[in-house]
Amino acid sequence: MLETKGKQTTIYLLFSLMIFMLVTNSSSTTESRAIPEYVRELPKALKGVCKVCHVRASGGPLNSYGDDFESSGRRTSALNDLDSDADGFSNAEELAAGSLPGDQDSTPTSKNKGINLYLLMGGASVLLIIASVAFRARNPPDS
Ligand SMILES: [Ca+2]
Repeated sequence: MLETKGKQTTIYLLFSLMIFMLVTNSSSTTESRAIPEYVRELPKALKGVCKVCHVRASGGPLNSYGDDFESSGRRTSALNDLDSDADGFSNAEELAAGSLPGDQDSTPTSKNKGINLYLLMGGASVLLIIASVAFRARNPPDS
């Protein structure tokens, strides 16, 4: 029975590590798909957040800010004074606050800000790994 417990912990640890590696790989893939010149101009909190320019967290069609970005010839400086999602805040205000300039439900004063889902999942995976190591340390398998 204790041997089974040790195997379960090992499998759990390997599964957690696999999730972490998948999430880490997904994050770098996401950033590499975005337009590099534009990603460099984004505040750190919004790097890798597809919903800055797209309607879904996984990308997909452009939102109003993404459309304005394309229309402006991909010049972010031309977008700062615009309010692409018509929520009462300029795009510059939104980016500075970490909210989404193409999502009307995300404003500098709302709780619905741009969250890097991949970083969140990566953080959760790391916590899972630490928890499983701690669990194993407290319940060592009998040899
Ligand atoms: Ca917004």
